[in-house]
Amino acid sequence: MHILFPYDGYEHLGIGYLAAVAQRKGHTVDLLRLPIGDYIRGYRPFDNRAMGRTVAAIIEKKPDIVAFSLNSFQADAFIRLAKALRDCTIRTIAGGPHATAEPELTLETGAFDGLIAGEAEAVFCEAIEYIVSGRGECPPWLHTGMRSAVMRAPLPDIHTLPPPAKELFYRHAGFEAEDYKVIASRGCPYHCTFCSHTPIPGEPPYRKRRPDDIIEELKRAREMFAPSTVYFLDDVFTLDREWLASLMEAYRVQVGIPFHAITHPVHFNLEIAGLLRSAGCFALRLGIQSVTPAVKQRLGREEENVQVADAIAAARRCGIRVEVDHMVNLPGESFEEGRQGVLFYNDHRPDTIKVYWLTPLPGTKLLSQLQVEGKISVEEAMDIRRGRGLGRHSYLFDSGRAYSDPRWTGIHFLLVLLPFLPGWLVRALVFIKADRVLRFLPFVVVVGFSRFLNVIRGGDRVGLAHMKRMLAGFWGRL
Ligand code: B12
Repeated sequence: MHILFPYDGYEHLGIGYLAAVAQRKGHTVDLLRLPIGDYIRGYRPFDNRAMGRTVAAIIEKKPDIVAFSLNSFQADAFIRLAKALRDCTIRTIAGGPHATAEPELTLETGAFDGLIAGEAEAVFCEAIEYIVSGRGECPPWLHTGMRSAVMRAPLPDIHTLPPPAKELFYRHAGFEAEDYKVIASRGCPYHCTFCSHTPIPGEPPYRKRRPDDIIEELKRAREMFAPSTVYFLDDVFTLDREWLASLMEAYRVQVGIPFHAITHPVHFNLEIAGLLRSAGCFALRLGIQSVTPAVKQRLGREEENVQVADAIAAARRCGIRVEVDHMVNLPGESFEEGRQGVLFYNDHRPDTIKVYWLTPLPGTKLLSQLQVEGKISVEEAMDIRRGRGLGRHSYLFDSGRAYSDPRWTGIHFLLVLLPFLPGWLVRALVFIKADRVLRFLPFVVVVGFSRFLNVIRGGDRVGLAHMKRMLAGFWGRL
């Protein structure tokens, strides 16, 4: 069978794993990059010409089935394309975070022959064989236009999965191979109200791969692709200390490629920083989101600010670059509290502050809360749940958001510029509430400039990849 995955230009481990299990079963897999923008610039809907060209390009590839991995930002564009394909009698299947959060609403669009909620490696081949042949009995985990599934997909055994099919992505964008993305564990035990990847009742909240298997994957990667860095995309890479210690020791001896990772401040201290550093960690991304205690509590964030401060200090002491993820526009947070947040970071000095505007995602507690509190209307919430409300969101442009107060823009600017400014200047800017004026500066210039500085200062591999991806897209259009 020939399977086609349309995608938005970002290497995607979920697609990579599904492609690998399909290839192992003898199916062929192809990718098609869609002209729909990206989350840096915002997604744009297909116009008629682009839609016609894309459908024609897909028909030419003669897929037996087109498989869509939906996140809530590009879901609208993908659903419209899937509908157009189904009108041409091409079979379609959906999965991914958006489809998992809203299976019924996604199927109601009439765009898909089938949908799987949750991790799909164990059942993907059976699902596409059932959809394409139309024979046999519909499996209990497969949502179809006729009925909802009675259960989520059974979890795959992560110890027996083949490595993700990287070549598919590298063929389209060679630079992705410079930073090898790997996932060493799946799941996160925390219940942050804004996150759509919280534990599911009845499923283990956190599963880790065997260190030997991870090392094997990375040794193979080194031989095949010679990456200059490795990126661990686990939700909380440092959650299990014993496991981490044995992985890091093996990594240091057998892999030795500089790496970066993502973790939670509660699971980070000087000892863990030392472990990571001795194995070659050069940067760490910490999810902080807010430093206002009442707001953190509402978001389901358990850590104290002193733990955040200690985590930043521990990384810096060991020479690991610290990037923090911080959110603005949080319900219940005042601008004065936002400014206090700027002062907190000014005292502890992470190397980069990545600022995100709170975005209520489908399936999250936060979306229901905002709706109950009347902060977003029932219609807006439904649009988000249908995958229509978030597409225009952009990291780089002030493009309008589902739920936002533009006055946070000034605080956003202070946060992204902070690492490049002396402490006294930041204190003075906060003292005079400069955010009230700064917010009128051009968004793209301030945010783009700060990100660019991070890239040239070194260490921001993700920012570097964004730049290359954008240049490649621009080049392709010339
Ligand atoms: C790594 C990561 C990124 C990376 C790479 C993104 C990518 N395209 O893979 C970067 C940094 C670029 C990124 C960016 C963004 N991300 Co992100 N990211 C993650 C993260 C931490 C891990 C993803 C991963 O690799 N998982 C491991 C693989 C194996 O799982 P998977 O991708 O979910 O795939 C499995 C299933 O979903 C299913 N499946 C997936 N596709 C399909 C397709 C079919 C047909 C089927 C049947 C099944 C199926 O089977 C797969 C195998 O088990 C997740 C959180 C998480 N732990 O999942 C967030 C997450 C996916 N990101 C999220 C978001 C919101 C974003 C951004 C919009 C951030 C922003 N606000 O700017 C952008 C969107 C960019 C984009 N183009 O996707 C949300 C998505 C929520 C939603 N409802 O859409 C998540 C779930 C985080 C969250 N806390 O809520 N992200």
